[in-house]
Formats: sequence, structure tokens, C-alpha cells
Amino acid sequence: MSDLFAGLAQRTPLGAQACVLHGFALPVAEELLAAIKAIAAAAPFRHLVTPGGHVMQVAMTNCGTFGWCSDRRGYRYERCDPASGQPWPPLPEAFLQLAREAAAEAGFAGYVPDACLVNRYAPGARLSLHQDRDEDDRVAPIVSVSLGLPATFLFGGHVRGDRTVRVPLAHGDVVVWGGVDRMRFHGVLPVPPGRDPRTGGARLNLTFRKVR
Ligand code: MD3
Ligand code: FE
Repeated sequence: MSDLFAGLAQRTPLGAQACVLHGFALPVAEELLAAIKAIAAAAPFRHLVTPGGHVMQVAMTNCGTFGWCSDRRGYRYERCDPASGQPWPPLPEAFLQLAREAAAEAGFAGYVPDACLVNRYAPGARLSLHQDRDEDDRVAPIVSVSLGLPATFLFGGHVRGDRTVRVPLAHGDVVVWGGVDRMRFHGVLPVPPGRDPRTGGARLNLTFRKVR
């Protein structure tokens, strides 16, 4: 990714330490999609069960040292895919580079994630309001990359009942949340129906995290 493009990316602030970098991933989008295909071939997308016994609408897989898992026993990070017993696929170099450059652009220099959760939303799928609290590091940013169908992101406060703002996210948008904004409640409204040959008609989201 060129520094020139990074400097030109349109930015929308969401909080003191959170912002949308519009189109920041567009130059590498096809490379990311090819890498997601390879990851899903080794560690297939699956619908996890929550501790409460609900099947998640979003299909998930992981790459990196740690992968996010959920079952009746709880939420946690695991070094191996419970479906295969094998380590999660490694973080592709293109993922690491994009995450590092987006974090730096948002004011977080030296970002090295150790986990990437890959979310796949079919039309109609939603992610209800939650906090990401399974990581040891509660200050390092989370970097999120949206691909495929557009969606509306809900950005809340530090208490579940706080008002939320709606943020439209399109193919290639990158969002960075760290510091004081890291523990905000957030979610995704049901993805509207649409066609997107690039992703087989889905919304894909990469979320980079620093777990340890
Ligand atoms: C905002 N994923 O996987 S981006 C998740 O689009 C998740 O798939 C959504 O929420 C998605 O947990 C939203 C990721 C995200 C992660 C952490 C945040 C957004 C955040 C922390 C604070 C505020
Ligand atoms: Fe989240």
C-alpha cells in the first residue's frame, strides 16, 4: 500500500481514538479476498454456539496465533481450531501490513496483532450489541476491514443502554478503535439483501486484535 494513497483516504472520526478510513483497503481488496479463501479452505467458516445456546447468525473463522471461539462453556481464544485440532492458519503478510498501516494512520504506531477473526454475513445476518472483552490487552486498537456487501455499524458507549450512532460501512472501508474507545459497545444491523460477486453475495469483515 502506498503512503500517497493512505494520505488521501477520507477519514470520519467516531471518537477521540476511533475513526473510519474510507476505502483504505481498496488497493489490496482482491489480495485479501484470495487470502480469505485460502484460510477458509484450511479452517472452514462455521456458526458458533453462544454460552446461552444460541447459534450465531454470523459465520466465523480465524487466522493468527489465537482464534476466537465460543461454545456452551464460554468465549475464549484458542491456539488451535477446535474443529480440526490444528493451529489456526498464520496471519498472511498482506493482513499484517494493512493492519499496521491502518493503525499507524489512526495514531497507533507499532501495531502488531496476534489474532484475526474473519466474520461472514449472509444477507439478513446481524451481530447484536456487545463489547470485545476476551483480549488481555484492552487498550491496543482493533482494526476492522469491511469487504463485499455494505452494512450499518452501530457504535455505542461504555454502557449497553447508551445511545448508538449508525455508521455505514462499504467494501474497502477500514475502522480503527483503540485507547478510550476500545471498550465501547458495538454491533451490526441486519445486512440488507444484495449481490456481490466478489464475495459470493456476503459481507466479510476482518477484525485484527492484540490478544496477548
Ligand atoms: C467498536 N465485528 O467481531 S467491527 C466482532 O463488522 C465485531 O463484523 C463487527 O464486532 C463486524 O467482534 C464490527 C469490529 C469491532 C471490534 C471492536 C470494537 C468494532 C469495535 C471495539 C469498540 C468499538
Ligand atoms: Fe465486536
